[in-house]
Amino acid sequence: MSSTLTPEFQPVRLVARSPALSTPPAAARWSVQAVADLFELPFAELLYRAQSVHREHFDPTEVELATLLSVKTGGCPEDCGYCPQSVHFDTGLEAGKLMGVDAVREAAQRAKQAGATRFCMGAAWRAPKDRDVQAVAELVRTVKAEGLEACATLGMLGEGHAETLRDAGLDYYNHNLDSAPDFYGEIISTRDYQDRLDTLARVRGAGVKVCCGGIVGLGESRLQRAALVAELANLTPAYPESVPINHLVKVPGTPLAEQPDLDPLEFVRTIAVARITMPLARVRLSAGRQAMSDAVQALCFAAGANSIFYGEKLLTTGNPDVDADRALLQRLGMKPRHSFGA
Ligand code: SAM
Ligand code: DTB
Ligand code: SF4
Repeated sequence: MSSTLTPEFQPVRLVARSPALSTPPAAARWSVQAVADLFELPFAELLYRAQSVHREHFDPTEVELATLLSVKTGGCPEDCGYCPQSVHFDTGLEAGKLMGVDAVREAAQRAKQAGATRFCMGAAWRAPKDRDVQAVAELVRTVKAEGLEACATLGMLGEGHAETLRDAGLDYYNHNLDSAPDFYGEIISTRDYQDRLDTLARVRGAGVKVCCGGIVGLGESRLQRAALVAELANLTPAYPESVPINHLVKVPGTPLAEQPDLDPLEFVRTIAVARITMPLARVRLSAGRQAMSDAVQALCFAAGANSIFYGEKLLTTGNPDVDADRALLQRLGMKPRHSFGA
């Protein structure tokens, strides 16, 4: 097999998680072309490679269950073309205020009881104010007190915000690059790529784990999907610990509501390429599962996905119900992750 295809496939056997260890050496960083070459592999070859990398670092039968909660819904001033929560599009969504501690505690308890180990809180802000961050820090403490991992996605962070969230016990901050640098402007006009990178640097700087991925099916080309994955894999000082790969959920009223369907196998390829280029990351089969067949989801797991959103709702759109997911995992002989780590 040509080594130009997978600069990172051979060299490192990593035993511990640390940014220093998971940072690929400068010479081995992924070019867009090397990632695009992975996308071009015969499907069976790509899956074999992704499975091999996955098995080096993870139990392939284990999946993380993460529950999402929209703690502040709608009314967002950004114009992300895929998002039902933007004020720029009429999606019929009712905007709400930040949820209180008691309601979040109850949701976290329900998620834990259903078997989730990670609880992700999303807020439709462009950038939270200082007092918003203080309030979310309280929610983070509440979630941690229930014995769950805590993740938050609140938009762009300012000075000191990541530290406040870290001190409250936040495990991960989710902030996606979403698409390739040269496609981003076609989807969002109210911020640029560098804004996203700046927030990611603040998160890293505070020592909070980075959850960063993107959306596919927005109308980007395969090369642009490769460019997104290369950006993620080359993030410095290390690729993200957690990489959500979302499939566009087409929401009526958004500019992307009528976007033609992506070939499901192309989605599986994206998961496989993310797994190969970011061997130690938790690759998250994220939004879009409700419209996905069980067979495609099974292929995603075989390609190295090892985390899903679990619970009937994502932020504002649907997700498979808990019973259906339990049945699917059982049919596949997969088990939920119970302990923290990895
Ligand atoms: N406002 C914050 C932000 O944009 O970072 C946090 C919440 S935002 C809803 C979190 C992520 O959800 C986005 O980065 C995007 O990847 C994903 N998302 C939003 N709408 C989506 C859709 N219709 N389909 C798939 N993913 C979506
Ligand atoms: C991520 O990458 N996907 C999640 C989570 N991070 C916050 C959000 C998906 C949102 C899908 C559309 C909705 O339900 O509003
Ligand atoms: Fe706002 Fe986030 Fe939706 Fe963009 S993706 S409109 S920033 S809530």
